[in-house]
Amino acid sequence: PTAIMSSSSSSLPPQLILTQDELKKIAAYKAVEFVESNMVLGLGTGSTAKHAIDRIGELLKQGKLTNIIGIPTSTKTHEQALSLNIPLSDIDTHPVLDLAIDGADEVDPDMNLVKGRGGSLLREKMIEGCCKKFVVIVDESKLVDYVGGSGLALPVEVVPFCWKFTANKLEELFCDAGCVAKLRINADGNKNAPYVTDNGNYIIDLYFKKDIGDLKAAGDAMLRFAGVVEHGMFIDMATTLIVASEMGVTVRHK
Ligand code: ABF
Repeated sequence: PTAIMSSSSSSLPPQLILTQDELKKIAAYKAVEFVESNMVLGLGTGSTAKHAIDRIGELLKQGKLTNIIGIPTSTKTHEQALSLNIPLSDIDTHPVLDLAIDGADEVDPDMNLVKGRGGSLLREKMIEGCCKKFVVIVDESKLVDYVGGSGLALPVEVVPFCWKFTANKLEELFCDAGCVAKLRINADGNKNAPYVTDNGNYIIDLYFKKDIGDLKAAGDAMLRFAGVVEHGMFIDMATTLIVASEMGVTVRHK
């Protein structure tokens, strides 16, 4: 098990009943406390990360942060950051980032993550793999005992070419875990059109009846299929976890 080097928590007034979005915002604002002027920052994607990016934009506008360079993990985040006048770059130009802040779909006790249910995962993994510190921000609903075991999707980005072949290979690989592989369909627009990622790929969502055993071995096995671009398990990448709940906000460092 991962050694948790330190943790801290602070309480919220007990009478408050907070929405899930308010909890996401609390976690996001806490993470932005780790941001300092002159940092190169990975900017995450999703409704939790959005709050952090808004806050960074606000602090830049107020002059409380200066000389920040943001590296967006999706086209959506790129647009949000542009609208907030956050200076942007990429990992071609800045291959080492000081810090990244992003949400997650699931977090296990060792800070392993499932990501990509919102559609982003490849750029997130490329960028967050270059960070000295990777701060994950969640409300407590994202905490699980075992990633991929929640009955919810484990997303896998695949090339569109013969995606059914790749989906079948993934089902076969995890047949002992009762895997069902489904092509993600566009949420809006044409109901029968596949969801297309920022990179022009498709997403296959894997659903398991049982756990898949060793996460790293499972991830490596998926990557051996030529049609698989990347999977949504982020193993041993997070360095800090911020969890907001009705009880308060907790910060854990690895
Ligand atoms: C993105 O945000 C995705 O990897 C993940 O699916 C999602 C979490 O979204 P939210 O913060 O909206 O719950 O980083």
